[in-house]
Amino acid sequence: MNAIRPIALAAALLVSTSAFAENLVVNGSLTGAIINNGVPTGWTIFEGTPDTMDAHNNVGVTGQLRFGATPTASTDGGTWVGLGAYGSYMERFGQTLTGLQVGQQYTVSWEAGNFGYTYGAVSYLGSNAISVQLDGLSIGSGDQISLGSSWYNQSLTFVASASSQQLSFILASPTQKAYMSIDGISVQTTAVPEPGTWALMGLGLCGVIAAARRRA
Ligand SMILES: [Ca+2]
Repeated sequence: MNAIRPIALAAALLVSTSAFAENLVVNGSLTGAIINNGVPTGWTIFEGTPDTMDAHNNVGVTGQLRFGATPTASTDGGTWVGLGAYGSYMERFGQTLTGLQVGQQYTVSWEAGNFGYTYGAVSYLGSNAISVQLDGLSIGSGDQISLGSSWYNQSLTFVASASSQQLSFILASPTQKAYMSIDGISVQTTAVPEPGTWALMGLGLCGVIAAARRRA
């Protein structure tokens, strides 16, 4: 390999990493032990009894396969958190974000699935959406998702009003009896490439083209 190729690759890598901001969420992958009524490290339960689970352990119970629809693995992989809603019984969990810049816009993104729970007369098979709260107030919801095997990428934005704010997730509709899954949570500054970034991207592209020409 000649010298120009590693340099061009390094430039391209630098550009690709500098274009993405840091994830402000701790353990956004929701990695933790399977547990009924428990959330992974870095997260706190605020209402009800959310669970840490995966495709083989519904509602955080080891070996439990009482799903309404067979789950697939999320893009994030590993464990995730399940949230139920049934009238006045709601489940909500989250964490406090720190290091926010007041006035800065952030994008919250996550994956959502609706695999439900069913056993005998007990069934959580309704459609619902995942609502995002900041300091206990809703800032919007993801898509309404009906029972099925897929995960869906969801996101919405907010403007920070303090350097530290509590982020949490809850199902949007209390009346639609449902049990949904969430994984791959991130909060990042909304990406707006600055002039300097564009210049770097141009340099990186020149390097890649130069390397390609030398190879040819
Ligand atoms: Ca995960």
